[in-house]
Amino acid sequence: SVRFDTYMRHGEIEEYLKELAVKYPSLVTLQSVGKSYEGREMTAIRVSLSGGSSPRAVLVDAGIHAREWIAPATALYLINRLVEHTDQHRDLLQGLDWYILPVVNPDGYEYTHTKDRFWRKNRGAKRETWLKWLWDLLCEPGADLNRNFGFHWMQSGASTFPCAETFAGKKAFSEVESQNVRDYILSVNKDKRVKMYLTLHSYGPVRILRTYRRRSTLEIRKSAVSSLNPLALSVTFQMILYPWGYDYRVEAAPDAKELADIGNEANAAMVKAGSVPFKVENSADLYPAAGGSDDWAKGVADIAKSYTIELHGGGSNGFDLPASKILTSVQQTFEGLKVFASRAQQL
Ligand code: 0X9
Ligand code: ZN
Repeated sequence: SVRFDTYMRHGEIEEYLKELAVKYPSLVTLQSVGKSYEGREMTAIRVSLSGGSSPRAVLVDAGIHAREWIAPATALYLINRLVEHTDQHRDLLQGLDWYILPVVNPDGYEYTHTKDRFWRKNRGAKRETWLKWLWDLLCEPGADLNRNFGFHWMQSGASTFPCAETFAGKKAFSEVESQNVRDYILSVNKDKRVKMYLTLHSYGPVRILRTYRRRSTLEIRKSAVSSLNPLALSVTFQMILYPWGYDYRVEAAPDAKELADIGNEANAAMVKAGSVPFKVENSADLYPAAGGSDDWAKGVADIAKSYTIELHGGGSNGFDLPASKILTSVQQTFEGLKVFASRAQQL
């Protein structure tokens, strides 16, 4: 069964999903997304009143970054509400199918439980060169899966250095977990029903100085150098980010206004539920970083609305929100997810 007073291990999460499939066979279908580098199952759950034939769908994933534990917990709360409290939330399932993958990076997630609480990457990125032994001395292997997606890969905000936190992998989709997520998203969206992709992270990196500024195409042509704007001083933790994130020297997405509008409405609902505010922002305005799943979902998989949600931070360094705070956090976030869903129903 599910719990929100502690962070569940990957095996417990898998068990819970299986339990739901047995208890609610007409509502729930489990889908195998594939196996992780270390051989763990990546299981997604489809929640649908229509056996998967609703005109629209929302795809949610979480835990691409190992240490961001509140993200899988939030996905689990969403699953719990949709499946075990269907009567209270039937409107969320009206004409809308849900596809939820609670742990994108199970190897990293388990590693943060057993070895290193603040590990971010996956546990793959195998080293094959004759220098393997040297790399193994230098650092643990792993790639940042949120730099490994094949859309403007390595254009900005990512590293080719295998020891970096934002190591993008050897090439786009070099990692099995990002391959699996890519193939899963493409297969779910075969018939173009997926209107929205939500990828759950935590917590918004602290930004003390705003170094990047979005500029018009004309300005971009004039100069390729970003301008420093020391006046824009801000510190923010919770965020709703929308594409593009791969570079700041590009025009905003054509539907940027609508993307922001939906984000703001979700934020308002979460604030109403008692949450600290989420800053709604174009992703690259936070910092440009290419290879994210959000950009790829919009730019390649053709999912109109794509968001990275940076959930509540806390604890000693932001990623280790105490377990006692899980329930409040997921309840508040759920109010925002409801808004995303109802907007998806209108797309
Ligand atoms: O840097 C990231 O991958 C995300 N922030 S986090 O602190 N959770 O690591 C933000 C990703 C935003 N999306 C893109 N830059 N594409
Ligand atoms: Zn993250």
